[in-house]
Amino acid sequence: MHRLRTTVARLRPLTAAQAALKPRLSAEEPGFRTFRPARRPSASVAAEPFLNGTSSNYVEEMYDAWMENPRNVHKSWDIFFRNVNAGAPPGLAYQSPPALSGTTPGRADVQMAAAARPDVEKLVKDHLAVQSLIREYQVRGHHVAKLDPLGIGCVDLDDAPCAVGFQKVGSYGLSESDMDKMFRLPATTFIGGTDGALPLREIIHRLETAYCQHIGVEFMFINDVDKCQWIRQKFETPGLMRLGLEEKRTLLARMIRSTRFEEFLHRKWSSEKRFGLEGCESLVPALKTIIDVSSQSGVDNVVIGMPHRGRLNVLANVIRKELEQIFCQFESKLEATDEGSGDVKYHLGMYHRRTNRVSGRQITMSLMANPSHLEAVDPVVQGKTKAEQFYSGDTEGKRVMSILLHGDAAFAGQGVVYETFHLSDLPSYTTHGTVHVVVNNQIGFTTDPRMARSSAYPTDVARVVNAPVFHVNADDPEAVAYVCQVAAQWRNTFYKDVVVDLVCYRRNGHNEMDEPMFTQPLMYKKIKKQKGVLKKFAEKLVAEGVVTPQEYEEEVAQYDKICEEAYTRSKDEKILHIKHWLDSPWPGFFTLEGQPKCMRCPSTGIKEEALLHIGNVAASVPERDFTIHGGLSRILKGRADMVSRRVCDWALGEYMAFGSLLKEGIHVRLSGQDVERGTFSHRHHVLHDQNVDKRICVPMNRLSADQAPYTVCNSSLSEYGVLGFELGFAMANPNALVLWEAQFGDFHNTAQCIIDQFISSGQAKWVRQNGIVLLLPHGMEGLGPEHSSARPERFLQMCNDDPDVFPTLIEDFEVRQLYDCNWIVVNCSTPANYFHVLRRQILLPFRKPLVIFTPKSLLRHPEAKSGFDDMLPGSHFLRLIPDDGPAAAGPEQVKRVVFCCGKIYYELIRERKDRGMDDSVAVIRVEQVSPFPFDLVKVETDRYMNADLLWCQEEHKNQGYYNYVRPRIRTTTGRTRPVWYAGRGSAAAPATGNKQTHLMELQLFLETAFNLEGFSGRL
Ligand SMILES: Cc1ncc(C[n+]2csc(CCOP(=O)(O)OP(=O)(O)O)c2C)c(N)n1
Ligand SMILES: [Mg+2]
Repeated sequence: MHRLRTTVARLRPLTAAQAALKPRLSAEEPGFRTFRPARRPSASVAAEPFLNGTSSNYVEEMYDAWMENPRNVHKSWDIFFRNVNAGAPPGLAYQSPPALSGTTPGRADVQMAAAARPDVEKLVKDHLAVQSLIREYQVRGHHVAKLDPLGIGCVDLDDAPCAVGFQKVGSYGLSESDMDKMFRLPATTFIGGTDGALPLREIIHRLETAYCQHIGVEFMFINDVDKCQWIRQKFETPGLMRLGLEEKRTLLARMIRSTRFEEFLHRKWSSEKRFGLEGCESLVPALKTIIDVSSQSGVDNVVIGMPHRGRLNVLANVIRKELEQIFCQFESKLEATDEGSGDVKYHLGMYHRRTNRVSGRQITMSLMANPSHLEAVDPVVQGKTKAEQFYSGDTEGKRVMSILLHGDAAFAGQGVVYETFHLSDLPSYTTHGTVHVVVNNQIGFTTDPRMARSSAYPTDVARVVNAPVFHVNADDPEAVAYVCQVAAQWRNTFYKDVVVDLVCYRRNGHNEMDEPMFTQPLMYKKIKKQKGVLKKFAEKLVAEGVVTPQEYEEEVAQYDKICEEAYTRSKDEKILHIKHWLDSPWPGFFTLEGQPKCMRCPSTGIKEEALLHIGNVAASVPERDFTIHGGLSRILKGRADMVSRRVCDWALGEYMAFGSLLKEGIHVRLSGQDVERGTFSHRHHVLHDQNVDKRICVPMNRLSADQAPYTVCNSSLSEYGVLGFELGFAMANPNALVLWEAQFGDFHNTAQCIIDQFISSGQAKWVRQNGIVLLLPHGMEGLGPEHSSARPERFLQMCNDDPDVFPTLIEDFEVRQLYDCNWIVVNCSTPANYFHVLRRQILLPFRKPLVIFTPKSLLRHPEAKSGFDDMLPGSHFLRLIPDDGPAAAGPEQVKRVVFCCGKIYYELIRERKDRGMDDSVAVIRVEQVSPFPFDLVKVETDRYMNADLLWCQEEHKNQGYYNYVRPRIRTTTGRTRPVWYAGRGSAAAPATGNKQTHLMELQLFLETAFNLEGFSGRL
């Protein structure tokens, strides 16, 4: 009230000139409205009793409309504003509207009218009520929309009752008698089209059409006015949702393909699992519409991730995989030629480039291979999309986009969905909007939604990023096509995520072999009676005269023939090629046969000048007037000092590796929690000005003018999402070093699914290589059970090399062994070796995932330093570092060989020195634990023939490396020599929480390691 009084008191009516400046509707956007600055009528109106606080906005709107054209408002408002402008005294501006034949009142009439004041307050209230009603439709219309083809309404919205509809107008203080009154439409609706006012009955009718039919639009939670207006315009503008004749015919053709494809598979292989699309056949036209519209907007590369449901159909009819290739996957007698295990047909990926018929433009589509683990592929798709954008210079997502498909149960249930959504707007992770499509068949295997989620819709997770959700009844292909058009336009206008929720049903069981009546008897009774969507749609179009029955039948027959012919051709296929199902080819990286171009790895060393140059950049602030923290100045000074002494610590070794690759044109991307500084404050790849907020400098990007870009990015606090993302990023381009660092190695297990399903087994399943690097800080340092172990045992247990077979030591054994393995596991003890292994990752002629257990205390250990000499041309990664002291000089005197890896080496040599046993005990570092360096271990075991062999580790016996290395060392010696153990005993937790116990345990096992009599007499 107060606000209105004071603002109204300041108001003056617009002059004609001002009025002329008012924003007009844009010619391109008929009916599009923009918000206007508030203008108010003159001071005298402050005395009008109906101008209370709640109605002020409304009166302002009326005034605006009146200024535009007096006919826009009800006659009563026209008179009111005329009187105000004519200077009517306070309280007397209002007059009841004239009779139909009446003339415009003059000033004298005003006085008379004041005596017979009608119920003005009701008039305003009614207008406000209508506004509320309009808003209620916009907010909650989706509650009453007819979204469910089965009509069983599984969405529980009881706690948010919806007051829309003709019957509910009473709740707004309106009644039947108001139905034919004209109401001015607020700027927040487009239902009027070109009309500024409508009778209430028509208002409700249009709102029902926009919000309560087969489309339910959920968007009013978006806190951006322009975006809300955009959506209102798309769904409210009369007639906008109607499809043209040609669009309808295309839609029918797509529905025919989608439906008949499943029917064909069912006819030919009735007992094969295929996770058919029956009940959601409109998914195919949905995706095709999204792709068409996106292609028209300039998108030429679409990366798709999807689960099992309807996958073969999408491959056939959206991505256009040759049908015979799909059909021969059903032929169980065909053998696969490729190495590896292969995968079931509904997990395989695919890559295809073709012309989009609607836009006439070339478009590349890839469907990412994925494991059974639902939603795990989401971040992988996003990472690959980001990489495609990055390498093609598409900084705004105008050419490359992703589409993610989801099941309703998985979308609501899997946490990685949420993790992936949270990457969507982060600068180094955004893909500039994803179109999500949910196949919401209202069931997850045998579980009903009410048991599968606590939110009303399966899509509610998307609200965290303000993504609009377009729910649509999938039995209405036209509605589906329309929302998909809008979804694609949204993505290609705002470059933000959007969700299409296809509310459908699952005609069969979870798969074709499954009996759904066990658990959902009533639902399935209903489904059995449900007419197929194609049939319904065809009947509708025939009735409308869009197609003739004969045309329809011909289209069906034509597609059936295509399937039959492809089936015949598929019989000619003799061999299955999994590589035909590759989702990310690397043109030029392999030979035409898909083999590495050579089986050698050149020296990974670099020239002295390069070391000096990179070292100097690492020690500098290459930016003027940039104040860094005093502590960092000391660190940089320390680096400069090391460079002058020609040595590297860990951080500098890493700098040398990244810097040299960048100089050679290799993009390096390091991502993970707090990686920019480094969890242990050792890295400092991003410098922060201490005086200017957000001013940063990345010296690694100042190496040379023609260097590749360096990306270092602190990630969100997610492992599953971020590791998946980086894995996807690494898929796009073999000539990039992509690293993910865990804050502490043990946190990798929240990304276990990515590690197990993609990284360790991805190549075997999908013939797809990947060179991702995992940096996992690891080491027992008395910090407790957490933050200690990166669980080497888990990674080693998944290595594919045979412990019991000593390999044939052919030429290029080292590289061939790497080629054959599923991943490489290393724990480097020196900065130089870390430097080499990072560079080797790129210089190898193929790609393998690399798992590196990285140090914590060694980062600052005075002895864990490497000289430049170990990094010069000719030097290379040392898979095993032999003893180079007195023991090596007199091997026949050596009584014990202690094999180890990682930081325990430094404890061992200190203890050996303290005990004066440098000549009797050899300490050998196995730096590349897997694939196991059988050849080099053999050299060492042969060298020390009189010694016993022992593996020493700081991890517990059932953990760490012991169970992996022991059988391999045994195999190396022909099982003639035992391999003793020194380390912590078996335990459930990775480490003790007590520092004293930690030190005591260390002392105990060092004692075991150096007690040369400890194992005598034992077998
Ligand atoms: C992470 C994960 N957990 C469990 C499963 C087993 N599973 C396979 S399909 C399925 C139901 C999925 O339901 P929904 O997401 O609604 O997809 P729909 O099959 O209904 O299309 C389940 C639980 C799985 N594949 N992945
Ligand atoms: Mg489902």
